[in-house]
Amino acid sequence: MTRFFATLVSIVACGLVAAGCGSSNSDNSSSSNTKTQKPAAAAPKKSGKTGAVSMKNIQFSPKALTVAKGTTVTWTNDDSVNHDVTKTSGPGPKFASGSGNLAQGATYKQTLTTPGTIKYVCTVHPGMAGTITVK
Ligand SMILES: [Cu+2]
Repeated sequence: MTRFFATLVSIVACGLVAAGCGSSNSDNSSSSNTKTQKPAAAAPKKSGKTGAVSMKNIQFSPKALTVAKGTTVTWTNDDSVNHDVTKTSGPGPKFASGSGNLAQGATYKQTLTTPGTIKYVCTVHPGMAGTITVK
């Protein structure tokens, strides 16, 4: 009988400790020291970087492009048939212009901020593919 009571007490104690642990998790402050990470010397390269890819003769041109991170790449359809730009792999968010939605003269833009190699295709034309390496 005493043993049973002791067990009961320890269960209750555990429960209290667990509750205490659960509710004391409030020091997740992650945004306190962000200002110390940017040296002033590296500041003025925030905008203006651009890259261009043409869609011509059912190909992306250049097929492989290397850009600095933060570059805005513009794809331009220089063909008379529709194309699209659809990311298939690589870092950063997925993007897609929409299936076959770029008519002649249409453009599509993406700003690429995550280093790595992005692969993309035109879903309308098998084999029409390109890569962009972000550095
Ligand atoms: Cu195409």
